[in-house]
Order: sequence, then C-alpha cells, then structure tokens
Amino acid sequence: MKNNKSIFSWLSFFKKKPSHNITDTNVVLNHQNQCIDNPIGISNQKNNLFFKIKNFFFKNKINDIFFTQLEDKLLKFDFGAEVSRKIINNLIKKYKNRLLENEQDVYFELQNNLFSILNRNYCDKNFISHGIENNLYVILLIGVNGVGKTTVAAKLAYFYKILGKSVALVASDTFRAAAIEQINCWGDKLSIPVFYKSYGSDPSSVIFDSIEFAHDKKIDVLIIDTAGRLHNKVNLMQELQKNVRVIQKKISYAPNEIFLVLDARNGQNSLIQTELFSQKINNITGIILTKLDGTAKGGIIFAILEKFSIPIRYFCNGEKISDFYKFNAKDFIKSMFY
Ligand SMILES: Nc1nc2c(ncn2[C@@H]2O[C@H](COP(=O)(O)OP(=O)(O)OP(=O)(O)O)[C@@H](O)[C@H]2O)c(=O)[nH]1
Ligand SMILES: [Mg+2]
Repeated sequence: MKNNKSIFSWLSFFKKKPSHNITDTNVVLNHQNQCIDNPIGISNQKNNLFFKIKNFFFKNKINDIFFTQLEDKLLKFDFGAEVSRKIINNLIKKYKNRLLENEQDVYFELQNNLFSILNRNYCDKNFISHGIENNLYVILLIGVNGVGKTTVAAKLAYFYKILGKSVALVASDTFRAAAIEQINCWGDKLSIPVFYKSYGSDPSSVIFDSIEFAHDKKIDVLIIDTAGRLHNKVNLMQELQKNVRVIQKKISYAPNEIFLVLDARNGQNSLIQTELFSQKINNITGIILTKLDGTAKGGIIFAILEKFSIPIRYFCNGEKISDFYKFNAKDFIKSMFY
C-alpha cells in the first residue's frame, strides 16, 4: 500500500501551474485516471477481501455448493444480504442459461456486476458548481464520532491547496476536548488558516463568522469540520440542520458540498448512519470512506452504493495526509482483481 500513488503524488504535477478556474478540473481528472494504479493495493494483502475472493475462484470448481460458498464470502465481507443475493442470483441465472460456462466466466461476470454497482452514482468532480464561478466554495463535513472528519478536513484542505486554491479550515466542533487544538495543529502543519472561537461557542455562530472571514481573506474553499454526533440524537441532528441553514443564509448556493464521512470498519452500521443522516440533511453530495486500511472487509462500499443514490467521492487508507484518494470505479475494480 505504501508504494501506491496517492492523490497528492499526481497532483504535485500541477503545483507550478495551478488552475484558478474553480470549475475547470477536467485536466486534473484525466491525469488522475491515467495515474492512479492500484490505489488501495488490494492485491498485495493476503488478508484482504478481494484476495480471498480471487483465491476462491482458483481453488473451487463449480458444483452444488459453489454459489452458496461464494455468497457466504460476500456476506462475510460486508456486502450485505441484499447485494450478495442479487449478485449471486444473477450469476446462477446466467450459469443455468449457459451464458457462463465455467469458474473463469463467473469470475469475470462477478467483476462486471461489481463494476456496475461501483459506477452507479459515480461523480468524479472536485467542484460541484452551483452556476456561480469564482465564488467561495463551502464544504461541510458531517458524521458520527471518531470516523475521521477532522483528518479528512485536513486532507481535503491540502488537496485544494495543491490545486492552487486559497483554503481555510473552520473549527465548528467547540464541544469535544482538544478538538480546536487538533484542527489548529493540522492548520499549522499545512500552513492553512483555521477559523475558530472558544470552547462552548455556538457552532452556528462559528460558521456564520467564518464565512465573513473567508470573504475578507478572499478564500476560495472553506472546509467546515463539525463535531461528531450520533445519528439518533435528535438535538444534535437539529444543530446540524441549523448549521446548514446558517450557511445558506449567508450564501444562497452553499454549502456546495456536504460530505458524510463513514468509517469502513463500521460495516453494516454505516448503512444506518447514511440512512439517518440523509433523512435529516438534504443534499448530501458525497460520502468519504475512511480507514479502509483498518479492515479486511470492503464490501460495505457496494452495500452503500446499492442502497443510496449518494456517490462515494474520496476514500482514505491511513492517518497520513497523503493517504487520500479520489474514488474511481475503474481503478477500484482494477485494484481488486489485478
Ligand atoms: N487507520 C486510519 N486511521 C484514521 C484514518 N482517518 C482518520 N484516522 C484516525 O482516526 C482517529 C479519529 O480521527 P478524527 O479525524 O479525529 O475523527 P473525527 O471524526 O474528527 O472525530 P470526532 O471529532 O471526535 O468526532 C484519529 O486517530 C485519526 O488519526 C484512516 O483512514 N485510517
Ligand atoms: Mg473531529
């Protein structure tokens, strides 16, 4: 995994000639598509889900229990009952109709099935325009406690900085001990300004004032880190709704992005988090999946994409600033199977 190119290795190519047009990111994206090989290094990890699935096809011939065993594998790796059943039914149907003749055919059909799920809500943009160019771009990060929001805030901030944007972070978590110091520490490390107030301040007031700050300082991208909250705590979800309203009051088209951050290790619980957050917060524009390094499972990605029409936009496989990748179905499948 350590040998793989992270999002920043290819982005550094653009360091000398940053794009200042906030909507013009095609060049970057094309370059990324060519350059990120094996982003999650799946084939190198013997413990890994896809290594095991691959192995399964090498070791097993099609017999009475072949498809049941394959389904068990998918279930074990967090694909969830719905997705696993759907995939297996499709494979059985095609095999019975002789559209698939042997294990190898089934293996490739499985890849096709997985690709079509991953590609379903695919969004490869760095900036989702609301039709207003060269204006402040506001990103709000939300999610339950400890999933990696603050780390993602820093990674995103660095990502946009390398794209040539002026970036600021906002410490709207005024609740958790050391939360403000944590984000300031990232700000210092990355030389990115952090807007913050004292502990106990109303998060909405921090957000409100941070937008003024961003306008004054001619910031291009404002990344708002919020406090972790359980999806079933009504008052905390209301607070989040208030945060969104405050942003909208200041800037009618914002937030441009609302990213729900999910910890891949939480498995099926991520589905419940996605469901409840998206019920309370309209227009979640993407999911950022963290801690893929901390799990041998990866099937939750498929379960999420099968169930929700929210794209997975980025993923993280470590704590370092460079352990950050744009999510791309083609590359993901490539790393799974080759
Ligand atoms: N292994 C691994 N650790 C990560 C990753 N992303 C974040 N972490 C670690 O997870 C822990 C929590 O990360 P934070 O960014 O503080 O999470 P948070 O969601 O902001 O937490 P709260 O603000 O308390 O809700 C830290 O120790 C991070 O270094 C990742 O992709 N992989
Ligand atoms: Mg945090």
